[in-house]
Amino acid sequence: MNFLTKIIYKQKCIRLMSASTIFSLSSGYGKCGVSVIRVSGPETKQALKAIIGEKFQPKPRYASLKPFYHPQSKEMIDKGLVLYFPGPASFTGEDSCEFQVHGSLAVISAMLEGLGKIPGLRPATPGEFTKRAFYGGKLDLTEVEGLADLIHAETEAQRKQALLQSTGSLSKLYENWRKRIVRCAAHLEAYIDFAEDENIEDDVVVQLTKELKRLIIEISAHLNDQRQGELLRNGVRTVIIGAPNVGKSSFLNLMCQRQISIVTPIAGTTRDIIETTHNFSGFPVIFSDTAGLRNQTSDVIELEGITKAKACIESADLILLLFDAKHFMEQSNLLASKGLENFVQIYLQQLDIDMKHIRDKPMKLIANKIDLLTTDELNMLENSLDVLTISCKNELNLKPFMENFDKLLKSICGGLPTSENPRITHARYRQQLERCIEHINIFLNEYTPDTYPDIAISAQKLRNALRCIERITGGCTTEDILDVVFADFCIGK
Ligand SMILES: Nc1nc2c(ncn2[C@@H]2O[C@H](COP(=O)(O)OP(=O)(O)OP(=O)(O)O)[C@@H](O)[C@H]2O)c(=O)[nH]1
Ligand SMILES: [Mg+2]
Repeated sequence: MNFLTKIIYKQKCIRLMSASTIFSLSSGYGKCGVSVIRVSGPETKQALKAIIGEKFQPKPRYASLKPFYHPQSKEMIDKGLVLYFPGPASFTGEDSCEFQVHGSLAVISAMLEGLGKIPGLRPATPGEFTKRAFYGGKLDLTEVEGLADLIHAETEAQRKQALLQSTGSLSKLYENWRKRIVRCAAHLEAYIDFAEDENIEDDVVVQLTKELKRLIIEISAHLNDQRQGELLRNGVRTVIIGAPNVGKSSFLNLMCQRQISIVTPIAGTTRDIIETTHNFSGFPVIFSDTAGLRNQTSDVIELEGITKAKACIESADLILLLFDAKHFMEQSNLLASKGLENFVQIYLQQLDIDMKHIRDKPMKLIANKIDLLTTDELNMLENSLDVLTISCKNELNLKPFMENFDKLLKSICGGLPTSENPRITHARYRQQLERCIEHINIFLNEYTPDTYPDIAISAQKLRNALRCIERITGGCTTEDILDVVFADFCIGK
């Protein structure tokens, strides 16, 4: 079996259908609502006949209003719509059906209990419908993960990104790359097998190395995304730091419109990290309020808070550096003598923050307590620093502040997702794509027109590159990865 045949064979054998028939409540219940109970597997038609009657001949994809009976007691449970989806044109790829019932606990329990009495049927485990759709070749792993994200999406931009992914935006891109690597590998195999017969043109290898270089450029461009997709999916971890008493906790409370952090005039009030999530125009933010940073304290609790704050900076995606505007003005002459453009550096030194913890992270300077400034002072401050100004106490400048903050988040998350430019949403995809490039590079470095290595061994590098893409899409994935992916689903999905 040559390499190409093996690949096609592998694609087929991973998509095995399961033997049992599963059922579950698929949409939530509520006293007034309608609930959907879904069945999938080879015994689906049996289940329909057992619940509706032996004579029932379901018309595919048509809704019929029918009475539903308990399969053993024959007592009528409810009356509702039933839909039949013969495989493979169904969500799972198997025969499946849906019963729409009244959403009370009693109706749902009776239906589920009745379905459980039908031979060959068993309750579904969490994510099992989607797992079957994956094994049935209906969804690849990126679409499965997109669906899980869609179920968990909390903001509008997260919903858009998850919807695009669940409908195949990343899948199409990765499948295109997979096919192109397969083609290169197949051409290389052909060259190994037939080059001596002179049926194969000499420039085959030149062409395939050109194609592999193009692939590296495309994959590298996809990787060079400042983690925008992951930030949108996971939320932008935003740490609020600054000297004690500058108003960090007041700022957090104002942003979230709730009294989450304790605010007092005592410097050193916050000690533990206070974390909360918030939705800014569809972009998710995970705020961390931290202990005020200073090096002249001997209070062990405060020192522990400062250590925690510094650790929080390291894991943050965005740093909000708060300072007291009034205090700044009082020091302005001294600061001006050191060069106002160096203010951030001077302030970070005062806070005893090592620049290496900040590295290339995006950071925004925020001047709080502008209610204590005169108009001239405020103008001077805004003209001399690249700063957002606010008064958390009087909510001065709140509207322009929010507009600017929304813009900042949008740019960090790369704006709203589009189908033309799907983004990496999981660290796993990134790792595998980086490895894919590494394998292709090893192949290209070994394979120059002057140095002809053993082609069969070099071909292995292309197979490794291919496996990386397949580990993302699920064409070549171990059960432990699948367990992690499907663990995110609820029962009925
Ligand atoms: N005038 C004025 N006072 C403010 C403003 N924001 C906060 N404050 C006051 O400043 C004091 C400290 O506020 P916090 O929010 O606790 O400050 P913090 O930075 O969290 O302080 P630590 O947790 O101790 O580091 C409180 O008395 C607040 O009411 C503001 O915009 N204007
Ligand atoms: Mg505080």
